[in-house]
Order: sequence, then C-alpha cells, then structure tokens
Amino acid sequence: MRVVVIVGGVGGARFLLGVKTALGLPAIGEGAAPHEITAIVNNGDDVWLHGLRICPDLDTCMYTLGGGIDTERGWGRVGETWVVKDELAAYGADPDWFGLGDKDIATHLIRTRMLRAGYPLSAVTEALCDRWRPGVRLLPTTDDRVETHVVVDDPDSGERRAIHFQEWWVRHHAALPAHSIVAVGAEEANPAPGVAEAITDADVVLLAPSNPVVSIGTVLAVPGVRTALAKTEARVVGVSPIVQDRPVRGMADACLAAIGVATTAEAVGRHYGARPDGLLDGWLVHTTDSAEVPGVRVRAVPLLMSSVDATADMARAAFDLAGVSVE
Ligand code: FO1
Repeated sequence: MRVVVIVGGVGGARFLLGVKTALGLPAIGEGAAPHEITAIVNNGDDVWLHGLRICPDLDTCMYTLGGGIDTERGWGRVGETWVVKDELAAYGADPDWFGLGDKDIATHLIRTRMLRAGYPLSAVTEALCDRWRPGVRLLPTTDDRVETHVVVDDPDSGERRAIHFQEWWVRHHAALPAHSIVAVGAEEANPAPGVAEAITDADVVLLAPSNPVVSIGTVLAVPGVRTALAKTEARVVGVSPIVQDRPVRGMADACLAAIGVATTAEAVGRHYGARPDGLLDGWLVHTTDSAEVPGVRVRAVPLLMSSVDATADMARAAFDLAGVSVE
C-alpha cells in the first residue's frame, strides 16, 4: 500500500512513528513491509541563521524516525551539547533566541554546503537520510524557497511589520497577536520531485495532527500540492490536532486566531472542508470531542499520542476511516 502523510514538525514526526507501527514497520529505522510511506514535510519554518540553512520540520522528522531526536524537547539531537551556541553568545551574535546544538550544526553545515553547491533541498534531504534511515521517504514540500512570515505590531516601535515565523514562535512564544500569517513564496513554488506523483498514486492520504495553519496550511499553499490532492483517487483522512478546544502541543490556537478559525476540532475540520471543494473524506476527533463537518465522515477515537502504541491505534483508525486494510 502507498501511504502519503502530510506533516509538520514534532506532532507530525510522532504521528509517523504510529503510522509505521500500524503498517508493521519498526517505529525507528528501516524494516521490510509491503508498504511505502511518503511524508510530505512543511518547509515554511525553514530559516537562514548564522549563514546556515535550518529546516526544523525535516530535521525533526529525520531525527525522530532515525532514533536521534531529543524526545523531551521534541526537536534537536539527544545528548546535545551547546558549545557553539555559547561561543556565538560570547561574540554577541544575533539572533540569540534560537539555539543550534553542536551535533545539530553538523546537519546544517552539510545541508548548506550541498545547497550552495547547487543541489536541490530534496536531494540534500535524501543524502542526509542516507545516514538516518528513517524508513519513510521524507520529501520537502518544495525545493523552492518558502518561508512563513507573521504580520505583527512591533513591540518596541509599534509599527506593523512582518517577521519570520521562527522569531514569532520561538522569540515571542506566539504571544504577539498575529494580524496575518503568510507563506511567502508558496504561490510561485512547485512541488518537489515526487510530491505530486506520491499524492496522485497514493492509496490513502493522511493529514497528521500538525498545526493546521503553519504546517499543513503551508504545504497546501503550494498550488501543485492542492492540484494533486484534488486529482487523487485516494481517500483523504485528517487527524485533529485540537483536543478539548486546545492544541495537543504547541501554539496552534494563536495561528488559528490569526485566520479567524476557532480552536475546536469541528472548526478545523470545517476549515479543511469536504472534497471535492475542500480536502477531507474523513476526520478523526478525540473521544471527548464531537464535530459535524458537512460531507465528511467523522469518527471519535483517543488522539493523545501518549505512546507509540497509542499513536499506532490512531493511525489504524485513520486507515479504517479511509476504508483501507493494513492487515
Ligand atoms: N525551538 C525553540 O523553542 N527554541 C530553539 O532554540 C529552537 C532551536 C531549534 C533548532 C533546530 C531545530 O530543528 C528546531 C529548533 N526549535 C527550537 C524548534 C522549532 O523552531 C519549532 O518548534 C518548529 O519550527 C515549529 O514546528
């Protein structure tokens, strides 16, 4: 079976562990199974810092599935050290609010060197995955530069300006009210090689319980991705990232407020909408939630990702709702 999962960072990576397990693959690393999983990963969080190209969602997926993630933080490398970060701080180098660990920096050095040598991000990601062997084909949404920017009132000058998503998220903890959130470059971007084909040839497409605005929303902002989703004969099932009117993780509520969508499983399901005009055939919500999304089959199951087994049960429920058998 060919499975496509559209993902962001931490939530998406953890959901992929469950998808692999549900399909009989080891959660971490590679294994033999008659299934092919392609993860289409958000690029909008990507940022240039200290001359290095950082791709947080790709790296979070790669490290999580390859066994190198710091599971407590959810991002970056386990057993990390911070010598370079401290040295940069001693020089007063900006920005001082985003920490790159020593081990993690090796990834960014390789990526940046390959990008500067002319390789597209998809080829760079494949090369990095040669080491991590995530057992899933990890594809950036696009090889073109797409960056999420957030329009805020500058806390010092009061002037309205656009800042990079990471500045809003990490430096300001998404606490500055967002007037709008824009995926800069997305409308002109093309899907990376293999992305559109994976969607059109899929047996099932899953939307991970990732941020609906800055993760899933940014992937969908690339026109070729939307076209492929409209064309595919695969059923599309989404998993709600909102449980009891709160994001399971992260600050998706601040992002949803910026686009005028309530922080409820029903509102997010309606925001995605029913095919053919919208995205969904099925929508999974948590057992305590109820949702009516016209034209979409809604089912309630536990959605807390408290363990890999619990996450595998979520993935099984998503496959079941899509009408595909994974036995
Ligand atoms: N998140 C933080 O809250 N603080 C950091 O200093 C930070 C550094 C960082 C470095 C590499 C990386 O891949 C991710 C990093 N993150 C950090 C997480 C990341 O910024 C966000 O959580 C995601 O972009 C949102 O999905």
